[in-house]
Amino acid sequence: MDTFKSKVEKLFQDYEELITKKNEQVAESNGVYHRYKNPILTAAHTPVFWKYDLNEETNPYLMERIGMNATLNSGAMKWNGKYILVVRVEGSDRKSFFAVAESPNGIDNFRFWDFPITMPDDLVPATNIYDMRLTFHEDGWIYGIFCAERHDDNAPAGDLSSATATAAIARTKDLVNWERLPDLKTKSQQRNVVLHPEFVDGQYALYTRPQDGFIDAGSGGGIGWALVDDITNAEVKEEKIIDQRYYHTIKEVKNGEGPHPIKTPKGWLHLAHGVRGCAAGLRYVLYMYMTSLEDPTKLIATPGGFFMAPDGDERIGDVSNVLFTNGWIADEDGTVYIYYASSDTRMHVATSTIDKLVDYCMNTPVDGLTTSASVETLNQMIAKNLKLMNK
Ligand code: M1P
Repeated sequence: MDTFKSKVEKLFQDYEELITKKNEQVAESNGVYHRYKNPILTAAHTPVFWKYDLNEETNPYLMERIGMNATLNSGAMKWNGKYILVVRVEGSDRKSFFAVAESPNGIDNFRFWDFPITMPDDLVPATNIYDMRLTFHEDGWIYGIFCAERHDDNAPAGDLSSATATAAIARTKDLVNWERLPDLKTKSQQRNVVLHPEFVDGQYALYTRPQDGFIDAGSGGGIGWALVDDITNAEVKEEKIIDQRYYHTIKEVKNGEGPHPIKTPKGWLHLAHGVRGCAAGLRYVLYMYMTSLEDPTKLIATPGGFFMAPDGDERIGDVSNVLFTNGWIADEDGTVYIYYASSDTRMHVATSTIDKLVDYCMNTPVDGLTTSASVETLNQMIAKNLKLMNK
């Protein structure tokens, strides 16, 4: 007969088996990146001792006491030789919190640290926090910028779903102890705010995403750029849109910077998400662009279309048809680990290299914004190829 002790042992055995499972590259590739067979983190990857009270006296039926719902939108960095994710974990109570998971190789064996991050509150406490972008800034601090969500107290009485989005800022030296700085002051609501890793003209530089409301980017225009002189009391006084949205593109409804850009000899390499509407709701895909090293507000490459879109099982989840990214790691050997979440439910990795991603950005045709332009681009490539094929 199963005893309480044997049931607990089984829980731990199954858990170890799951989190130590080897991940394999999927053979099929478009030449730009490789996906991997297994998600790297799911709700089931959260530790047994987060969910179960392991005391037989207080939990005789060995039931889960605290439910975990999803592991998604994770910030990433290489730190002390380990691949680190600051994961957005969502409990069954819908509250998101941050927890660190580390892996020795970036593709499997992710293990959560024992405790989640206890994030200090801003002066005005938030109801929910999520989607941290990590930046190891040249000032020596590791910054986490994330969305702080609060109920919109200006909403009509009884409206319990209107909310406000603000960019929250915290910094740390060890990923355990965080110093919370005041939320970013801006004219509009903000989500997807990201700190550039270097000073620009002696100031901190932020990628922003001005929005009209909690959901609507509206007149926001696209991904913005702002300089702030004091990160301990950050205020956006001027905001310039650097990556605009366009009609009938993959970023028609919204876009947002992913992780901070990677510096390459050819320019800053950016990964972002673009959103369009359709009868099934919103569709979130990933796209890339590059900016100049001399002037990080200047676009130098804008490959058309999506870089990655939901595929297979990735299409389904709590918020279906969504790929979202806020973390990637560029290794010393040029490998790039792209960490992305599918359908607001689970985390995946894809790998590529800096050289391939720069080539992708520089040589993928831009979106000509009309069908005629797309067919013209296609015809040019077909004609060149047929010539090569002596046809
Ligand atoms: O549900 C998809 C994503 O929606 C939001 O992103 P954006 O602000 O660009 O619309 C965020 O809530 C994000 O967490 C979520 O994954």
